[in-house]
Amino acid sequence: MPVTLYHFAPSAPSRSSLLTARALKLDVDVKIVNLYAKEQLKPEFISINPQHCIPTLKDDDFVLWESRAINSYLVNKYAANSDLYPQSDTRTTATINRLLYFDAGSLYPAIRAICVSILFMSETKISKDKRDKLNEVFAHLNTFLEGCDWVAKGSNYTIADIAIAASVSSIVAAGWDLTPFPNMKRWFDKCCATLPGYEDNKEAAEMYGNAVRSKLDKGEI
Ligand SMILES: N[C@@H](CCC(=O)N[C@@H](CS)C(=O)NCC(=O)O)C(=O)O
Repeated sequence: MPVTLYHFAPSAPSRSSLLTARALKLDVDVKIVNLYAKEQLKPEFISINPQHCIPTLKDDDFVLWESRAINSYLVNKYAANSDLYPQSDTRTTATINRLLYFDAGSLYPAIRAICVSILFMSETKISKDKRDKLNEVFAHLNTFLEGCDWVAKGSNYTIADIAIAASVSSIVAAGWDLTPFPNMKRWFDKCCATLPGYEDNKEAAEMYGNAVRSKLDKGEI
């Protein structure tokens, strides 16, 4: 029986769970919940996820939300000990978890703060504070990637690369300049070329990025 993923492509967390399913070659039934049409507030979706956020996973009678929790669950359940999230290697798993928390607590919020204020709060310029915050977080990510191909420093990508690449792809599509962060730029290009299902992620991130750019003064980030 396929797992069901309630998904909306403009959402980076949602795209990260779909990318994880694609990396695992899972049979997944993608059900679109159109947030622009407020479909997440329909009683049928609230009865599945009372927090009404996507992505939401339904695996038989088990329901889970929070993208990073979904991604680790999918690997643990369907590819235990895969290099994507190797439970037998405690230190690597801990490093991946650190990076997932970095994404959830620092990176994604800095990107979201910029995009939401432009898309939904009529801002046409990015404040210096928000710009500095995101560049600070990117500088950390650039340091993590010094001398390594993947963010958890192994020889393969993991669910940390997937989650972080999904977050980064939205703001890169809006035109954010990665030139000051050469390790990150190299890593991001490698993610684009390597992650299974990345084309779909790219297409959705570009639609989102174009929407952000179209609301900015002179259309420039
Ligand atoms: N931390 C959550 C964030 C989920 C989230 O904020 N989803 C947004 C879209 S990006 C959403 O569903 N918003 C609609 C709502 O909460 O009603 C995750 O990583 O899954």
